[in-house]
Amino acid sequence: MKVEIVGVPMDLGANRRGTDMGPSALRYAGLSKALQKMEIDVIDTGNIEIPVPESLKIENPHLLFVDEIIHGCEQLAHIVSGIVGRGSLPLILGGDHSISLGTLAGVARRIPDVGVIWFDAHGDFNTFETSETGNIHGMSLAASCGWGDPRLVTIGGFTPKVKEEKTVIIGVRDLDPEEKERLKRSKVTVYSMNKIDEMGIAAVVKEAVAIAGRGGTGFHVSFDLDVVDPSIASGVGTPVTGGLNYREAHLALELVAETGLLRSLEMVEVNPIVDRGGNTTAVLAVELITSALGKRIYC
Ligand code: DIR
Ligand code: MN
Ligand code: MN
Ligand code: MN
Repeated sequence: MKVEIVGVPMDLGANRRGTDMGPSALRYAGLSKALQKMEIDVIDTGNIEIPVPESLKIENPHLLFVDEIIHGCEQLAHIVSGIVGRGSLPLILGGDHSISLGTLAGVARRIPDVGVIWFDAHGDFNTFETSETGNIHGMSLAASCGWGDPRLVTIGGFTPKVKEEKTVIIGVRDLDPEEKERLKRSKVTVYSMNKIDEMGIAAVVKEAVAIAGRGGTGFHVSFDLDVVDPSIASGVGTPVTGGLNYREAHLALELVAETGLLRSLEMVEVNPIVDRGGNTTAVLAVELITSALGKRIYC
């Protein structure tokens, strides 16, 4: 397997500084070395250039930094589409979760019926009408399914990127009221934390891969580190108590790897400047990437 890394130092979608340092934090945590140790052929293509918020003016408070986010996502879509076209697996390092608009545009251009498994404490299913913050990282899954601002929805030149029927959210525990209603009306499958408590993470992920992987076309995994409990992943922009524990997070991605259907992987929302444990959230993210790419404890 060949893996191509793309860094996206984006924090415009969360309107809070620090997730722009996510790609550096993951590299500093030894990402490439960890993959080489697994005998994965890995190339790091570097970072996309994203402007810093201090250099910009806020034009639309309901869609903060929308022009710059679209510009960055169009570049990302082009790069990701090239990687998938070469038969490699794209590994995208965020950055806040707005970057998924670019990633999914790139993946879906090559794999039209791609599924998606979205690990997140949040639904990211707002539109500019339902968002209470105007932050685009809370809208990226909705826009990828075709909802919201027409410019966001058509990044990459087509919509939707993914079918709701092949979209699964895992680990959710913080939804805005109208976001929750929109999600309920949609065909997205949602496994909230209480479902995970009830069923166990293994059963949840097995159902999720069956839904997202239906038809054998494969799926994209978008992993927002805030799905993990803040006691072991404090370095995220929007921590929410009651998340996945260490083994649940690993097992989830080990089960993803086992399917052989992972077509692209994204780790987002690592914010090293608020990490209470040094760079431990990025270290955890690197470990989780190795699990998603096939590292096994024993068998
Ligand atoms: C909130 C927070 N629902 C919003 N979303 C976050 O701004 O739309 N997503 N933090 O990761
Ligand atoms: Mn998110
Ligand atoms: Mn989140
Ligand atoms: Mn977010």
